[in-house]
Amino acid sequence: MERVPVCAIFPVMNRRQFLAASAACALAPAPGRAAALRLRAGPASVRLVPFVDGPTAMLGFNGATPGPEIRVRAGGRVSVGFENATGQPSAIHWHGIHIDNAMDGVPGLTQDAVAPGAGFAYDFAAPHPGTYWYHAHHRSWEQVAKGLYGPLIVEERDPPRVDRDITVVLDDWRLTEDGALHPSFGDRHDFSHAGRLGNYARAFFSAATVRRGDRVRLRLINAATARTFKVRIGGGEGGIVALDGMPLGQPEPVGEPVLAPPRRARRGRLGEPVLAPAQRADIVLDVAGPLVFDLLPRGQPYALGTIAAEGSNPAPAGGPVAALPPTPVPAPDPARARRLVLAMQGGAMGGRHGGDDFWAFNDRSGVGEAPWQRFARGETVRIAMRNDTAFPHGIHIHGHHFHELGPDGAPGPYRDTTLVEARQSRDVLCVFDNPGKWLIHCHTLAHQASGMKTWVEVA
Ligand SMILES: [Cu+2]
Repeated sequence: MERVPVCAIFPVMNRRQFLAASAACALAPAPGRAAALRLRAGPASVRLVPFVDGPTAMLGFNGATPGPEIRVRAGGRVSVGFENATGQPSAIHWHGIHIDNAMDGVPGLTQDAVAPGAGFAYDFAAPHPGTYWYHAHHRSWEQVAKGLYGPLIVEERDPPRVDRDITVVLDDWRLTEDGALHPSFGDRHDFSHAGRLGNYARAFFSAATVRRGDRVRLRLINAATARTFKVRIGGGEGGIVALDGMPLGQPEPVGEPVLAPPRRARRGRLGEPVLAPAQRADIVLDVAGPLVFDLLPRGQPYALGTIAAEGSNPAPAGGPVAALPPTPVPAPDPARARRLVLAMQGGAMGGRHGGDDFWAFNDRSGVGEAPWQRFARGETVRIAMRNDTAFPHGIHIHGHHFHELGPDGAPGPYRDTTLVEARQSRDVLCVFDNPGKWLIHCHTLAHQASGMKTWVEVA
């Protein structure tokens, strides 16, 4: 059964889109056969904004954004027939998957861009359970901002028991008053500052309702090209159980306290997940009422959306939220780790650097012909990710996860994207065990487009 991709459909699609996506899902193969799920990138007409008339002209997969949710059991294969109807070259990257390098979807490094009207067969194993996503990786500052992405869920072989498993995709868009995408793509001010921040944000939910007393798993994905989402979740309490797909040793409390006052006082204020572009968080939470998602900017909270509460679960799970079973991953060898510095440079109000674009790593802009580093397969590397700029950057390493290290050097969460605030530095510890050519870049996609990227080769 592991080879069967299963799709779930987001409720924002209209009927025609639903039927198109359902037809794609119907191609899921019989056990043991690797039939392809068809993903056609092209124009999409999406009811994005409730308070303007008519849909927004965007890009999507199979006519929808977010695209179809791909589900596969850990160890199973994902087989996708990609068709490019965008009118531009494109390619798909499978973010966070420890993937066969040839399938990583990076034009110029792992494949040629797929020409307009052409296709590409993606076929790879998904070794680790968790919440991942896929997105365009050519002119991504434009194609992702227009909607070319979707969830990729790798299920545990023995998943934790929950009443609902709900995907929550977060994004923002820069819109005109008519609800159209603002035409300012590629704006140089965006490129040299914080990227293309939107003026409208919302969440897409894969379920419209929950019951009071349900224990739900929420899979948050930040698909925005520039905005970091700090999210307050009201109507339930529980814990963050995974970041970027990988389980935490202990759940981190999250949500709104719903327990009786004495215990609430002891527990104190619960946390709010913070997701930089491309980051994900899995949350297991007990529902007490409608689940209300708010973006916490500096001023007033901003409503991202609500999952309604209807009815009650007659047999609530109860009890503390348990950690997910650990994912077996290679153990780092910190004592023998090679130590490197990856300095983020440039941008507005930033220092000078030797690169050609607004942004650079270590005085170099763009990927160039030669890798930044070559690693022996299995080598442990400690990288000081040093932000010498006036803006935050979420740095993503393809094909691998890495440990974020605390100030004392103790290994923290195991992530594929790490957020480094302006003028701050964070060390990460990575076992480069996946052979191939791997991009390292900022996931503020305007920064990536304007030089903040490099690559390493593992052999
Ligand atoms: Cu950046």
